[in-house]
Amino acid sequence: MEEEDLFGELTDAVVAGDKDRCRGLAEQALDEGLDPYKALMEGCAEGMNIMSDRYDEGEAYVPDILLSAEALYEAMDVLKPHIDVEDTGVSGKVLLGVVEGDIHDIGKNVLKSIFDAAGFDVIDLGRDVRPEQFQETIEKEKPDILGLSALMTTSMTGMPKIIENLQKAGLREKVKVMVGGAPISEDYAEKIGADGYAPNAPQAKKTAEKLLKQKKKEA
Ligand code: B12
Repeated sequence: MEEEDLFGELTDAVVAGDKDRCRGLAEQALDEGLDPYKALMEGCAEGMNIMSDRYDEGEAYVPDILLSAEALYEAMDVLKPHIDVEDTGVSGKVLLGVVEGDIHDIGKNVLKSIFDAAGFDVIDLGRDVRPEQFQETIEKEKPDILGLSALMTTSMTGMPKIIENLQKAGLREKVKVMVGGAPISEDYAEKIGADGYAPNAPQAKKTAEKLLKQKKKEA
């Protein structure tokens, strides 16, 4: 099958929440020698983007999203071990977490997989993470980038607090902060003093690479 067609089918299988088909297509992509990293980004992640849009338009519901997420995780399981991390040429430590009061972690998990696959060293604090937890981990692990995720207008207000805390602790200059999640915008990121924003996982990877370069220049 042509690469474009197979990736399209992977996208469709994520949208349909078809776990078995996702696994099968991911295996087929490997058998046919296609790039597993591209399959993850252009096939699987694209499917989740479509589902979020459909949900917003009232064309999909929470159970549909959860099925799609499971299908995506299935394909990710198959693809991830075959991604050659050396190829992407990136190295950096990223700390990820969903802010306090928020348990939406599908987007963060997609991000984690794509960062893992791209060769970043990823520390995942999970969901509903207290600001102090972020701070303690930054002190201990010294990540290059902090990636904060929030899916609710009520929880996104936790982001500026985390950034303020870092400033107070003298850690702000040591880590680049990027933010994301459905209610977050470029403007919001700028307003709260974050260094970067991305609307989806593939772009988050690009933003992370850009921030890493900036950080190296500043050092
Ligand atoms: C699935 C879902 C759930 C699931 C979550 C399961 C899970 N394990 O995550 C369940 C059913 C548990 C749930 C619960 C609730 N939910 Co809900 N949920 C959703 C839904 C439908 C989809 C979210 C999702 O997974 N999208 C798919 C992923 C792949 O996309 P994503 O998260 O946006 O992530 C991408 C980008 O945003 C970006 N990204 C994400 N994080 C980051 C971070 C960085 C650093 C960067 C750069 C990029 C980035 O990259 C990701 C990958 O491409 C949204 C609707 C929506 N439009 O978002 C509502 C939604 C977020 N939920 C909502 C609500 C209100 C709730 C509940 C309060 C409902 C209730 N009354 O119980 C609870 C909240 C519980 C809590 N305390 O958190 C509201 C929030 C409204 C608001 N206040 O803003 C939404 C918007 C629905 C709505 N329109 O009302 N929910």
